[in-house]
Amino acid sequence: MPLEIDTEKEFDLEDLQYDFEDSMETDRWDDAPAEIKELFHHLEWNIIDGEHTETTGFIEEALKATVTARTLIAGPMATGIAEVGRRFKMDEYFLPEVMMSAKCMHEALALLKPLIIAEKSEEVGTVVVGTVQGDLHDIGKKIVAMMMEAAGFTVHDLGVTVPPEKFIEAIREHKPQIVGFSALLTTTMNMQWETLKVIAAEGLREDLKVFVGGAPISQAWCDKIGADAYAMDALVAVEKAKACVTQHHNMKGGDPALHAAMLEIDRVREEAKSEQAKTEAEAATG
Ligand code: B1M
Repeated sequence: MPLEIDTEKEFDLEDLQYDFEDSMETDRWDDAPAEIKELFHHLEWNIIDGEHTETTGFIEEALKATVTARTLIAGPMATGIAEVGRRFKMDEYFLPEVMMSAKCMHEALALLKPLIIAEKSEEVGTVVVGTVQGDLHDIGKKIVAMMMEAAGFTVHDLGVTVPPEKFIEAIREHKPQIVGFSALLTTTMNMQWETLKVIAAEGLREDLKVFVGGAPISQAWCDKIGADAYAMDALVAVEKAKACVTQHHNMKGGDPALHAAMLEIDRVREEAKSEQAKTEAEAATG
């Protein structure tokens, strides 16, 4: 039986601003057995410290203790790289440190990818994804691609800094139902729009559901550029992608009803989340 650990709980980056000992005092992963909680904090700090030679050791130890690949990605790997982002923003870290942390993430993902993909269920559709031109960030996009593959999609990942022509070529070759653009920089998010415009000019828009994601991307941006779906994380991306190829496969890309259906998924999720928070709060107060 895999070990169930809550990775959904909001976490405060302030908890990670000091050192390993302080972060162990916080309530992150309090539902895990003590040795797993400690291991999670080691992995989190391994990513913050960028000690990539030790990353696979922590991952292997966690897997041996039946922690799932998904829990590691959504748990200590996510919190660790989030703190790296904060340090970078605050000029506490510079590019070399961020690159070392990214190396930890890549090594961990390389180890976890086969486990996630092994979950692959029945074939549901084809997706083309890529990080838009000018943007080198690909950790999040790799996670999205992996989760989509596990959910039954054949995923063609075009890599990073993908020019619009390369997307067009891949769309013509693989005939996906979904094309996804990742962008992590405010200076490259506009390339999602540019790429979408080229897709429309090539007459391919209606046959495709267009997904957008990445840290600076929002539902408002998705609406502005006329994409079909915004996904804040890999799980939402999978849920919306599945809905596109099952419930909404007859709808054309760019259809306002499709857009509304994607928003409905977010609404239902939010409602479920706040219901759960309410139940937990009630349980806590007895
Ligand atoms: Co860069 N970087 N970086 N960086 N980097 C950010 C994005 C930044 C926010 C850091 C900061 O200031 N706090 C900042 C952007 C600021 C801005 O634009 N407003 C920044 C900057 C400035 C830069 C450079 C310009 C720095 C410089 O050179 N001076 C430079 C740009 C290079 C370039 O791209 N041309 C640069 C370089 C790098 C590294 C190469 C060192 C490295 C990337 C390594 C790699 O990816 N191979 C790097 C990293 C690691 C980061 C941070 C720290 C972490 C990004 C990450 O991997 N997050 C990042 C800080 C941050 O994001 N807070 C930062 C973890 C990942 C799991 O999350 O990518 O958001 P994320 O993906 C999520 C969702 O967004 C969503 O699902 C994912 C999984 O849940 N999602 C999708 C993502 N794509 C999706 C696609 C979808 C659907 C959902 O559909 C298709």
